[in-house]
Amino acid sequence: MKPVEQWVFEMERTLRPDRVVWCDGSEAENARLVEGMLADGTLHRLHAQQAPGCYLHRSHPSDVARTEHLTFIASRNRADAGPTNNWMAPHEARERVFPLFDGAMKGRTLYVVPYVMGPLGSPFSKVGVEITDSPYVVASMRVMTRMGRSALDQLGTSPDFVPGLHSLGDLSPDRRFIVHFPEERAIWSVGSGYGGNALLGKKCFALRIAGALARDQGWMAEHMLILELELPGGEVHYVAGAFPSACGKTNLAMLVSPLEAQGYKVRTLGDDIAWLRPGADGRLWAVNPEAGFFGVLPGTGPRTNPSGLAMISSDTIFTNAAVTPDGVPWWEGKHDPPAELLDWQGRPWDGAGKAAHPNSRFTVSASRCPSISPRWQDPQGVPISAILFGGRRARLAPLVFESRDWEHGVFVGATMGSETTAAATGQVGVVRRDPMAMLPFCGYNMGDYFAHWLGMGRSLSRPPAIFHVNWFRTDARGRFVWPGFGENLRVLLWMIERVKGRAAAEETPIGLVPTEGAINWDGLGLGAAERQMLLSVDRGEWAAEVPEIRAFFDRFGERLPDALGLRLRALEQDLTKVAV
Ligand code: SAT
Ligand code: MN
Repeated sequence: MKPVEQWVFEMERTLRPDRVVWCDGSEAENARLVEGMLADGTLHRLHAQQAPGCYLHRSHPSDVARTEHLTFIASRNRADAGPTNNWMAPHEARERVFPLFDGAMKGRTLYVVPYVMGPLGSPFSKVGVEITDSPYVVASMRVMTRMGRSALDQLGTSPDFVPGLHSLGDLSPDRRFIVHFPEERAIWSVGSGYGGNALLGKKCFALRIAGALARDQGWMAEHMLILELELPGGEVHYVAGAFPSACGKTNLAMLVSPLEAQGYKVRTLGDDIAWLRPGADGRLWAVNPEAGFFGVLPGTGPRTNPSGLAMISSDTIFTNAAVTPDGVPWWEGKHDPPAELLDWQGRPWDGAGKAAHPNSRFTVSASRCPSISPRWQDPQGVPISAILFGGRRARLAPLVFESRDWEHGVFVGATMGSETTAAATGQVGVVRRDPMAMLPFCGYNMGDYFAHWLGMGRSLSRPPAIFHVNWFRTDARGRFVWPGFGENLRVLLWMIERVKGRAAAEETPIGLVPTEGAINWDGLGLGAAERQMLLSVDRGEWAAEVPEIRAFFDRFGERLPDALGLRLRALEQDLTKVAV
């Protein structure tokens, strides 16, 4: 028996399903699954002409986002999970969580879902196998990963796969656990059918488990989009960007260049996760381990993301969208609401509140993306010129600044703050520290993670430049000052000019901010005061941030690399220096 068969066989004895299906990923298999889901109401078919090949899934109303308080790292030592993760002792997981799988699949089908994260045949790809009783998860994994026969072929008789055990259980948050074993490289998830909790290839494997692997093997697993920027004359740069969930990663990755006619083109490689490794040339190389997009629907519209809108016009699974009575999906930001609408729970919408859930999602193959780069499946990946960190800050952070060097860039990433969004359950709009947008996704002690970032810099002779951006600054009336979306190209172009050593910047205590003349403001209609606001660094506001950063850093104790503590002290001194 192959190791994967052995594992499935053992799990069957606990789960006691009525049936076992090894998924091959074929069209025919998908059609059978869809038929079953249409019959039992898990899916609803959408409008044959206006949404061909599209389905709507309504999840349980208590199961609509990641549940970070129910997500655990089960390392042998508590300190290895670190202060930012929930920790569970492995024996406690066996006693408290594993029994929830006992008989959990009675009356259900057990699907074995073999999948590859990363391009098929790439030396940097990895195999996972998810056991699940959710056909919605199977259909989603088929879109989001290279799933089925090809994954089993790539695995062969090797024991080198990440086993992921998933059951819907009874969907109760009281019996919901998402547990990661970074030492055994295994995942258990029970009680949720939602995206990041249930599609185990995504956050659980490609970030939390892969992150631990990457630390041991000298690479990085990051919560980053990857985009391609072509300049007039054909020079190409690749940019990776880390933003917290629901902060516009998908829209940025699919940015449509307003300067296309002048030869500036933007193409997409990924919108959520990047696996990065040092290349023989001393540069940092990136692959997108996913094969599809699981993006936020609200805010996906003709102005904000026209490529995304075109991409999801067919062959898409919609989760918790609103819908017209004849089956056209709708969400806030798509266009004006149609006259009659059912909200995300299928109830007639009265116009009050949100029709689509704020974390409603689309699941679609990357191959449907009109702006997909021809290199998105390159087995070697692409070389990264610049890394972006970005939060959602109504105040404080300027539109863009550059770090002074890699180590300073790590400090900038480690001190990122962002307002919370609907991507996770809990309060929305409160600033929390979210280093490298990895707070919910770092599978080990984040102090060690910072040290790993610092070490990676030492292994790169030509490291990417590191920038921080903030599209979300608001004025006194609470309106966004920067128009965002396509116009973000102007900021990307300043960054690439910096990489090439050409654009002008000013030293400030937080890093290098563009001089006003270095950004192209033509046609934006922004007055001098607005431009100044976008580029200003308020020493007082930043000084108020320092104690918060210090308190955050203090949580890591010994595990915080000295370099970061020193950088914080230097920042504090710079901020309090009286200008002469
Ligand atoms: O974790 S999900 O994949 O559900 C989405 C996100 O929060 O980025
Ligand atoms: Mn994400």
